[in-house]
Amino acid sequence: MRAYYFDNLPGDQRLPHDYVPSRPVTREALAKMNVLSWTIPVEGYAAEVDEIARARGYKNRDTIDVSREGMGEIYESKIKGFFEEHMHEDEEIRYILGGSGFFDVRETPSDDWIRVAMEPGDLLVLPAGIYHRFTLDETDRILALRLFQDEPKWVPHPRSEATDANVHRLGYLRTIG
Ligand code: KMT
Ligand code: NI
Repeated sequence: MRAYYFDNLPGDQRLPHDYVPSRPVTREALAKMNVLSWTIPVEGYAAEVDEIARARGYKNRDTIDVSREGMGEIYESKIKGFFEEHMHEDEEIRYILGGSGFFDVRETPSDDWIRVAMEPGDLLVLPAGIYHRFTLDETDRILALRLFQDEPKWVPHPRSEATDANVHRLGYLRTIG
């Protein structure tokens, strides 16, 4: 996993959008935003991922193959939806089993995007209420394990005045001080 400030230049969302020179963001800086990350080798990942899921009260999971082959006719609309800035009312975990892609998370209060480049073995915890988006990179495929605390919902709430006042959003802002 590598994280850095997104350069905000126009162009294909699948390109790295890394500043030159790069402006890296450490795991510790992400953790201060309540974005937690681990790297757990895919070979034999189950025990370690199970332990994180248990410790954080996750009861359900599924795998998602984000690719044209994996999604069929809903691919275009899904890809578009994933890249629209949104929040969820639940904490969510992604663990990458194959392929690669970018999660962009909003820093507060700067409102800058931080791009998290995810590869196999990377695990990311996105807190409830954080604004984020996702895109594939130029490899056009990611295979991810998605972990749910309760029943799978994954309702994306696009950023708006309503989400700015959402209790989960306000709760997130309180936890990061
Ligand atoms: C999200 O929350 O935007 C997603 O889960 C994107 C797809 S998971 C690789
Ligand atoms: Ni999301």
